[in-house]
Amino acid sequence: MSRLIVISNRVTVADGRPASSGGLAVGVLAALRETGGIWVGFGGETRETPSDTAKRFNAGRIDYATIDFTPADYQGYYNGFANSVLWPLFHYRLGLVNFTRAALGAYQRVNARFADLTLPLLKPDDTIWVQDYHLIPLGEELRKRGVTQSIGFFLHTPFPARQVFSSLPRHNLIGETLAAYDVVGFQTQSDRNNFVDYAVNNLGATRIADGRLRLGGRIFSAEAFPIGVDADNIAEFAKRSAESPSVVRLRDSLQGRDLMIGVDRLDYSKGLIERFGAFERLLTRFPERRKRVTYMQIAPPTRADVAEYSEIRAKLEASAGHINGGFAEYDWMPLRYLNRSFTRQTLAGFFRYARVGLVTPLRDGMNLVAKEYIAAQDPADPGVLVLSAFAGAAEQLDSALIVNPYDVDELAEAMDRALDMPLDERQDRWRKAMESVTRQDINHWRNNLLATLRAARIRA
Ligand code: ADQ
Repeated sequence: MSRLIVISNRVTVADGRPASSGGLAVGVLAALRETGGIWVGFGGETRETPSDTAKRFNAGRIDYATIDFTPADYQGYYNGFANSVLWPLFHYRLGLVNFTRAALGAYQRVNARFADLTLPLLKPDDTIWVQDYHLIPLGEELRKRGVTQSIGFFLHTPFPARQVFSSLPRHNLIGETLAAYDVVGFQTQSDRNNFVDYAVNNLGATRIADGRLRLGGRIFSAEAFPIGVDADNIAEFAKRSAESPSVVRLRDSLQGRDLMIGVDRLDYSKGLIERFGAFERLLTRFPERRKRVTYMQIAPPTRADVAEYSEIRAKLEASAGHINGGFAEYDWMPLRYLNRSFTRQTLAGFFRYARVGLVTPLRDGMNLVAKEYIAAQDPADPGVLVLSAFAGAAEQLDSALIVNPYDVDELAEAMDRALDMPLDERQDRWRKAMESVTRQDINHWRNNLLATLRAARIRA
């Protein structure tokens, strides 16, 4: 099997520490462990005079190559273009897009430098797999440098409707570069359809007989590969940690009250403001819930250098204070709000104990927490997943309680219904969801994607 070269914005070093909060790491580490290869990414430190070569090291049986950049380029690329333009754009938040030509320039320079420093690492029969919105032009930059190996791309975020994507100034400079890949992977069929619609109607791509696209003399395929979780492992962790000290402490602290749980990176796409509002509505509209339910929201901060992230953090702190100030009793705190990370084992134990899992993003590529919550449940007494219709996961987990997260009343009603759901209905809904989570797990995702990529290479 050919060696795999994974390239992503950051590498996650597999050194046994608590898992990173990002969704990308889990699948990539598993793929590299299986085939061997190198994970290439930013090393975490910027330098006024960056090094001419990637820094190589090995950890947890994985080979890494890290690249550094000037502070100005990295700022423009990461905080500027990737997280202040592409992220809000892909999550349908046009009002938050802060486009500057300078940031676009930094994004292009950083992608070119990724290509320059990756080039010497490559062998002729490598398979290259580029990850996510930070590195869209990288395939094109590698091709310009003569790379003929097969290159795949996977977008972890949604791909928006073409009217939204094409509102990006100079969108074709970004959009056209996707044709340099052999396979472009999306989370859902509707993301894939949005992209094809854009490629055909805005870029002039044509569909060829076998379903692939032709654009600017290149032929490539665009397909959906819904990402999954390591379902068997999560189920095992959850079962084992049911009696772990942290889960026992959590259980004791609740004194028999029902637990609703949310676990999200602190990001405006995750719908946390609306979710806090819905919890307040639950306590207002259904006063019998007071003192009988606790909502625990775990939300580790990310991207603190982008203004919108400090703003949402401040809003959530105010909202949490407002809810607890208004409803708490001397022996009951309705909302527990924690800005920190936990190990995967502990989270799995918390998920299993929670009666309700709240996954209500305003828009999300997939949302792995939804699948982790399902995988962690006790088959004899499963909890209920309340899931946003705008998470990619809703295409597969349609037996969850599906909600529109913008409707605070609908969300409050779903919480109320979930808390009272009879056992047979809970089991029925959970079984259907678990079947999908197990069948389309993380191994299925990467095997499918890599097999498609290798097949494209043979065809080429
Ligand atoms: P994210 O936006 O980061 O991922 P998500 O899919 O939910 O969102 O993945 C987050 C991961 O981090 C989960 O595995 C979760 O358990 C973990 N995590 C979150 N908070 C944590 C905490 N406090 N402690 C420990 N672990 C924590 C992006 C896209 C998603 C897409 C994934 C994968 O935005 O739409 O599903 O990539 O493609």
